[in-house]
Amino acid sequence: MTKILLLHGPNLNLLGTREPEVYGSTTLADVNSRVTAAAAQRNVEVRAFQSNHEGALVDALHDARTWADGVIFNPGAYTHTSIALRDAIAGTGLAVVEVHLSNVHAREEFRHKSMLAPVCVGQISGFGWRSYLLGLEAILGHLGVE
Ligand code: CA2
Repeated sequence: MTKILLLHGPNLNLLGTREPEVYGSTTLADVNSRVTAAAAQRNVEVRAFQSNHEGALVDALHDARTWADGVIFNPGAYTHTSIALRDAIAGTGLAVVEVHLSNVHAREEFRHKSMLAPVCVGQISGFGWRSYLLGLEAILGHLGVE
């Protein structure tokens, strides 16, 4: 069975509670259950994890190397700053799709640069919670799962 890590970075635990005009009103629990349900229809298992701590996200990627076939990752603000997460993705060799709720390229200039995108399979940005469903489709396509 194909297994996917659904990984969420800092502040995404607040999803659905603040700034709905930017990030929508869907909660993180809703996102996780929607992606899990869509994956289950394809006989794919999803394990979700969120942390506000960079090192914990690095640890999650290292651990995923032992069980996951691919990763859907919203790194939050660490997208724009984290060499440690970039090195973790490159170092594990995991197939990672970077996803964002908002269109980072239509926002402040500091959000235009992703430290992680060059070591990811690709980036999906701007479709709200559906970015994660598109991320699922993208990672399964990359893995050759029908
Ligand atoms: O658009 C995205 O998904 C982001 O990864 C979200 C990050 C931001 O720093 C990135 O540039 C783009 C911020 C996540 C904050 O999430 C919140 C959700 C609800 C309320 C407050 C924050």
